[in-house]
Amino acid sequence: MKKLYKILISASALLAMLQLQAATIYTLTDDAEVSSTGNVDSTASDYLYAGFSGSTSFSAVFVFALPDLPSNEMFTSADFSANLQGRTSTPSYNGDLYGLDYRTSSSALAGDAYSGALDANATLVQDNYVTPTISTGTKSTDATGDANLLSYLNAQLTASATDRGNGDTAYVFIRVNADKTLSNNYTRYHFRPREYSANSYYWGELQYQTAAIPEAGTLSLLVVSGIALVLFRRKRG
Ligand SMILES: [Ca+2]
Ligand SMILES: [Ca+2]
Repeated sequence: MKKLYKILISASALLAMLQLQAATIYTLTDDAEVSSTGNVDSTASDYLYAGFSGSTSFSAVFVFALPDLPSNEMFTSADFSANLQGRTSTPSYNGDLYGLDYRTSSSALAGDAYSGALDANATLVQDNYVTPTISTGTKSTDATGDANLLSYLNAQLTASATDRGNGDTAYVFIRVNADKTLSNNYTRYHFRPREYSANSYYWGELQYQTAAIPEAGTLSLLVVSGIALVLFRRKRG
């Protein structure tokens, strides 16, 4: 029991040193519906579609400003959610969730559109994020999605370090797209854009935690003092 207590004390001391910070950020009004015909609709008086109209495919793209973390700080947990309003008919495909490479402009681009199985030019966050029978409402990434999102965000953080150092903001793009390419199809998933409501409940959202990683020297000092403490206690006891 005493040992467990000691471990808990050490663990909380370590966590305190890591300076965990939690935050929630929301998609910008730049969130957009991007079509395979090159149309980028970020004004979205309507929903952001992921699916088809005839042989035109639509992708829903959510846009977030990456926090400008110092070089010794990284993401330690992450979760994405967006609000599924409904569907047009019943899609015969799923909506896959991807992270696109960061850019220093917040605008979604025509080239962000995608439909089909695995996109080799983007990071898969969650396969089958939405499925034909899923209930409507806020859809959060599952444990696998969270883990993929975490490594994606840290990779974007590293990749954008120089640009952020130059005073630019790095924007990340989270996309939902059909995992098939179809023609003569009129089914789609509908996501709510930022402009839908003044209530953030409906907005695409990123929840994350970050931590300052102790420098190697500090970390080894901590380990050494931990070992010393254990030896000292053992000797005394
Ligand atoms: Ca928008
Ligand atoms: Ca899929």
